Amino acid sequence: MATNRTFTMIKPDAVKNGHTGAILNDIIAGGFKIVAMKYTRLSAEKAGEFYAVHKERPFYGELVDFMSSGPIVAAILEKENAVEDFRKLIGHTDPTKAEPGTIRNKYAKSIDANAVHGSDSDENAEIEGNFYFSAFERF
Ligand code: FUP
Repeated sequence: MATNRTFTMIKPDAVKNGHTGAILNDIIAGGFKIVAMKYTRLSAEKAGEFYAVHKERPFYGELVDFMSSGPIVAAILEKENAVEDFRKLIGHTDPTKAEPGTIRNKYAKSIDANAVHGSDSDENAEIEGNFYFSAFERF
């Protein structure tokens, strides 16, 4: 059954290129409530831990390097059917395949520097939110 929460990161490329405000605006305009939010930077070790599910994939090393290359914004978002609706809002992993108007279509440059993360399941949304936030940081 769908829960009402998902987890996102505005990735180093989008933060560096000045898209943080526009992306947060799209998220809020898309009907998502911000439950928790943090401006932070992952160490390579923490990025490796976050993306451990991709350990065997050929792009893992580059993904870890990229995700630890600069600050990110992490957030827990709330909306009915949050996981699925948020993936629609951000669009395809590869920005050249992302629908016009989606966040990745507007702000991402490539499949590896693709502006935002969105959880792919309710279970992962819970795990990823817990990776960053304590109970005292959720509102
Ligand atoms: P998504 O769920 O849309 O973020 O996509 P994936 O879980 O397939 O990929 C996770 C992250 O790995 C992507 F955000 C970017 C990176 N990636 C690459 O760098 N190269 C690829 O070919 C596929 C994914």
